[in-house]
Amino acid sequence: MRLLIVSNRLPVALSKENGKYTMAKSAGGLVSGLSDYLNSLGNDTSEIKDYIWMGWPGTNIEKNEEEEVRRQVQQSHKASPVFLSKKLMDNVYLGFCNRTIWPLFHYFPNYARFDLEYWHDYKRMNEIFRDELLKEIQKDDIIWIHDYHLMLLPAMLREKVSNPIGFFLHIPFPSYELYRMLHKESRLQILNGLLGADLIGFHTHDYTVHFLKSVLRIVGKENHMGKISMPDHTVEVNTFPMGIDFNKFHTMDVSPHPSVKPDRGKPKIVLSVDRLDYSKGIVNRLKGFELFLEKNPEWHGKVCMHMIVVPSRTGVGSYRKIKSQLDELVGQINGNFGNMSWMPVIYQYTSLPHKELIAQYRMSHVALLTPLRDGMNLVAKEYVASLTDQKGVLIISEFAGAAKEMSESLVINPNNIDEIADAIAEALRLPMKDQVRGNRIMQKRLKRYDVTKWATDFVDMLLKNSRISRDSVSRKLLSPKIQDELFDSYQKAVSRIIIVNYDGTLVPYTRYPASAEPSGELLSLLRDLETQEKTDIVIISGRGKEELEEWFGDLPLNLTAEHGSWIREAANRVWRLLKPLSSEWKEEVVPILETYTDRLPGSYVQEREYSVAWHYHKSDIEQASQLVKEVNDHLLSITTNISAHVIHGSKVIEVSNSGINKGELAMHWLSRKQYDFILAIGAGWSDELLFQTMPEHAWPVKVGLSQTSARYVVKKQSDAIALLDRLRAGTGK
Ligand code: GDG
Repeated sequence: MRLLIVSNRLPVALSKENGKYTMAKSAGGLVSGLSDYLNSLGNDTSEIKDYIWMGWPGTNIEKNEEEEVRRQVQQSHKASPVFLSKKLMDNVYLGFCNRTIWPLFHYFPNYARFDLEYWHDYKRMNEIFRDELLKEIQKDDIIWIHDYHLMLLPAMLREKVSNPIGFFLHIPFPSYELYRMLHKESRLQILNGLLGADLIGFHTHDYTVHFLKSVLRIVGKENHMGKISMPDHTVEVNTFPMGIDFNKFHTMDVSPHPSVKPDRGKPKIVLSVDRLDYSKGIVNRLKGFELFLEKNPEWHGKVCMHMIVVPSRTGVGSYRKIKSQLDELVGQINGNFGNMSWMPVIYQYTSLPHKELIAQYRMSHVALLTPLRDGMNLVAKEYVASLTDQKGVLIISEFAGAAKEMSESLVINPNNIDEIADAIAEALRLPMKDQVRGNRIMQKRLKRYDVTKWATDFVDMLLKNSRISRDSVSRKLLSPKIQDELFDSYQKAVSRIIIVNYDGTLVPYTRYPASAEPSGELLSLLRDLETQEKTDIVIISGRGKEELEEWFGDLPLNLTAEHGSWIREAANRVWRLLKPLSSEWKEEVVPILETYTDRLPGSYVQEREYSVAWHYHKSDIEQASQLVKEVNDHLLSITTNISAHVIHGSKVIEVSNSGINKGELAMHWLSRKQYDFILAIGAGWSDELLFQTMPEHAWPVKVGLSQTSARYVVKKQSDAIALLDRLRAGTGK
């Protein structure tokens, strides 16, 4: 089995100098973390024996050089390049990705630009990735897509392939109030794009919850324990805090670089390491250090901040601005506090070789990491892992995902400059035994949940879920072959009946129930089927008889209303009760539903002769989903003593006479004649009783892929219509 990693950039970046391509490792957390995991593949018990990484190679490649470049990166890095023009990549990377998504998802809405052109380029780039991937994907591949550049890709791929698809977001997923600031089209399409995956992972529980809330409010889909049912698959949304390669950081020999803490008498080191980014809070950090020096003159000459800033996104204006702010602040601090023998801030605007970075971690007494928002922040974990002597203090912002797992460190709010300054003083004073104790606990945790465990957990869950989802679907799916058998038995039958549910089966579920009237096309389909000599049609519905009469009155159809309380036979077209019913229980139920109506704006009670419905499709979906369980429980508790039962439909809770259900109803219709072909199709959970009462030779078919007792399923409502259409045509096609 092969793992296909997809990310915006390949782990290797190409550049052209003097007519020749050179390769360098790409910067950033995603590449460094994942590379460590991928290197470990093949020598463990995992089912995955190989991998390939697809992404942009970092520069424009001349058309005639593409094949040579492909060969080179495939050989050296198991990479498969997606060739894109630099212009498109710049537009997307510097546009929608880093001028819209990045600031918004990091809680900087003022930096975000909502340019429609950016969005169109973003869609285009996702499509190009899809087309390139389709050339590469093999039957047994597992696809793992990474990060915010490719959020439309999962759904785009799902339309074309049936491989397991996973998605991991490396940055925060913001609260709904921020997310909804995106244009209507993009905010919906991004969520639908992600929902194409079998598994979606986030670094922290908060991001997972934020995502689920946006899905509920924008797509209107509820989740059950993080699982969301889609027409043709189930998506699981879960939390996977990314780890690091603990052993590498803990044991790497970094010589010839010095890696022990400077002797007593030499300045202590406060380390700061990040990509240049406004989200990392580097300005606040410098201000905190400046305030610390102001408040603690006894530390002058005895402490030094090593600030490593890795150049990043230099094409975006806000990044250039922050760079000059940093230059200025460093100059100001060094000018105000420094002297000939002591420079308070040593500032390097560069990317250090890996060994040197680890040496810096080990040499530092304190790591000061103050992001204003950060998906995870791997530097925090790397610092603690690198401390072979377990001596050193991590100061970490509460707004970094990493803070959730590193509570033994000093956790600060970076918006409070005083708090940063005081934390530096506290860290420098912290007794050695406390440092060792805290780091020991964190190291144990980092070692246990390292990057390999993180990736293995993700991939294992992806495989498990997609197998379950695909197995349950493929086991019951009304495949073309089974459809042929069904059609055959229809053709041969002497007497046939089709029992079909209305909402969700004959018409799609609509936001407003009143707008679900049958189209002319549907009416003629039903008429054609009914006029076939040997076929009876029964439409079952929870709707009132007046509504059904208005829609189908002119057709010679068998109808049932209010979940079976009322029936109308095609032969005489007269409505009658299926059996004597009482409606006294309504006196108890209606007032209860009315009190809930007062609590939930937009909800309303619809009273019929022998049933009552409480609709909430016009209400705020989140408020409704919180109240619905309470309503349901309340109704269930009272209906045990009265002759009524509760049915939960699509954005409606109905109470109807007990003893009347779709199972009983089916028995009524089936007892009238000897049918040798029976087709029962339904979409809601009340149809389960219908399926369960079907005789052995019947064809019970459920619309949608949720759990069902029906023997067969079709994915969508339109598949149910296509099936009926085939029976109408009678051609077998
Ligand atoms: C994104 C999210 C999330 C840094 N300086 C040097 C250097 N680095 C390496 C570090 C670390 C990586 O870069 C930075 O990772 P972070 O996690 O700190 O931050 P982002 O790049 O913003 O990463 C972040 C991450 O994705 C993973 O999901 O944690 O929240 O924003 O690995 O070691 N590497 C070298 N020289 C340097 O000077 N060689």
